[in-house]
Amino acid sequence: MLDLIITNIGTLVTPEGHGPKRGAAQGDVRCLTDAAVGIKGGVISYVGLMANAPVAKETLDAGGRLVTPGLVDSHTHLVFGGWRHHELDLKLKGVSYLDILKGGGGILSTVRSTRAASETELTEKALGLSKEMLALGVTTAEAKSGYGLTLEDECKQLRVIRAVDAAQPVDLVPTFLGAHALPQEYKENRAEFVRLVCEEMLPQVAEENLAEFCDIFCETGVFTPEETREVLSAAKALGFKLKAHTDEIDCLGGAQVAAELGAVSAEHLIASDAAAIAAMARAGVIGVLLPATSFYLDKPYAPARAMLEAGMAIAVASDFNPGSSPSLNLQLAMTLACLKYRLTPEETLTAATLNAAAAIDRAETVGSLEVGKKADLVLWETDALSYLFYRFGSNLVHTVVKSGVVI
Ligand code: IZC
Ligand code: ZN
Repeated sequence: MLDLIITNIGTLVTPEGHGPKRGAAQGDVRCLTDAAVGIKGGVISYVGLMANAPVAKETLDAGGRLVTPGLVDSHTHLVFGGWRHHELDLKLKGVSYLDILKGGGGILSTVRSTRAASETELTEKALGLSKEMLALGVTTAEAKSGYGLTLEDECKQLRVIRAVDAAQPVDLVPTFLGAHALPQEYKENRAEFVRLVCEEMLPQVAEENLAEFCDIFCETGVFTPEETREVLSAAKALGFKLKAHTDEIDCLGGAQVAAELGAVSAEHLIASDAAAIAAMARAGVIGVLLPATSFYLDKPYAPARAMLEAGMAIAVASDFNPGSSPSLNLQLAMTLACLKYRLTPEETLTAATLNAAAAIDRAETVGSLEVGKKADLVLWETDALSYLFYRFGSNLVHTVVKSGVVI
C-alpha cells in the first residue's frame, strides 16, 4: 500500500523527462485536471486521474489547488557572513557593482565577513535561510562557496553547505567558486592566485569530496576568459562538472570557453551576443538566467527568447547573494522571467523545475512529477498556473511536500 495519496488536485502541471527541455520543447508540459499523486518511500509511485488513484495509508486533500514539482533553485550563494545593505547608499548614488568591487567592497566585503565568521555561525545563518527557501517552495538548491578565497575558508564554506544539507529538508548541491574575485592580498599577483585555485584548492576540495561543480566569475575586472579556461580545465581534469558566471556585464567570450569545455551550464548571460548563444546551443550548455539580478542591478534582461530560438535550454534561478540579488524568492524571479524574458508560464515552470534540475545534474531524480522521481511538490494557493506569475510579491505556496513528507 502507498504511504500517501494527494487527491483532489484541481490542476497538475509538470514538465516530463530526465534531461533538459530545449528550444521549442521547453514549453511542453503535462497538464491534468482532477488528478492525484501517490507516494511510497518518499518517491512518486502514481501520477494520474483521481478516479483511478490507488489507496494509501494517508490522504492529503489538495482542495482543488494547482500542484507542480517542487521548485529547484539552480544558482545561489547561500553561505556568507554579514550583508551589504550599507552599499545601498552608494548604489543609489550611481556607483556601479563593479566599481564597488574595485574599491574593495562588494564581494570583497562579504569575503571579510565570511572569513571572520565561525563555521557554527555560518551554519546557523544558512539554516535560517534554507528554512525561508523551503517555505517559498524550493525543495532542491545549488549552493556556492566563493567568499573564503583561501584554501581554509573555501573548505569551511563547503563544509557548512554539507552540514546544512544534512540538517534540513532542502537538498543542496555544492559548487566550488574559489575564483569568485581576486582577493586583495593577490592584487599584484593574479597568476599566483589562479595557481592556488588550480593546484591547491581544487585538489583539496576533490580529495574531501566537498563539491560537485566548479564555477568561476568571468567578467571585466574579475577573471578573464583565459583564466576561466585554466581554472575550468584543471577542475575538469579532477572530475568536477563545470559552470561559469559569464556575460553578466560584458560579453568577453566566457560563454565560448564554457561551451568548449563542455560545461553543464553558463550563468547570467545578460550581455551574450549571437556568437555566444550559438556556441552554447551547439554544445548543449544550459543557460541559467538570473532576472532578479537584472532587476536589482538595474541592468538589461538576458535575451532568453533568442536562446530558445537557437535551441538552448533555459533555467531560471534566484542568484541569492548579499550583493546583486539579496532575495531568495524564486517565485519573484519566475515572475520576472515571465514578464521580462517573455517566457510563457509553461516555459517558466520548466525553467525553475526540470531545466533547473538538469543545470545541477539532478534531472534523473527531481524536477518533474513522474513515477520514480522524488516526491517533491508544491500545492499552490490557486488552481491556475498563470496566477503564479500574476499575483507577484506574495508567497503563493499553500503546502510543500518534500521527499513524501508534508512540511
Ligand atoms: O556577492 O556579489 N555576481 N557574484 C557574481 C556575485 C554576483 C555575488 C556577490
Ligand atoms: Zn552568482
